[in-house]
Amino acid sequence: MYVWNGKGDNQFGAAQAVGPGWDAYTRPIGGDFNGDGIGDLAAVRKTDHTLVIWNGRGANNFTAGQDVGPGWEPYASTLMSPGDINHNGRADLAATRDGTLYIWNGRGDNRFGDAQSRGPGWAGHF
Ligand SMILES: [Ca+2]
Ligand SMILES: [Ca+2]
Repeated sequence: MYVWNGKGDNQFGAAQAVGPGWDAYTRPIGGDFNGDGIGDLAAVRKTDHTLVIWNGRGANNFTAGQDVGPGWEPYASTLMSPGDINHNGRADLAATRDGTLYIWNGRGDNRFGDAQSRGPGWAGHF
């Protein structure tokens, strides 16, 4: 995986390698999932469909992956980090399954509440 650090003027620095082994995961998404102000990564491990979070430590370093929980295979391909959509200061997750939109509200400790359905008709938007 590579990181391009933003320079604040729509410009980015040169690619910096973060490390190998990311082929074992689905496309990572970014957000601050532990609420410390540093960007984190989340992805689904392909072998067992567990959601995993790597907390950013600054300087393009991350902690070891922390397993959040299993059962994410149906959501992996549409998983996104929409920001703080319930406005509680914690990053949330969203994804669709069979066209229904689901939201998981973040708790700020790499954990999330139960999936909340927001209804059908979202297949064409993801
Ligand atoms: Ca963080
Ligand atoms: Ca939130």
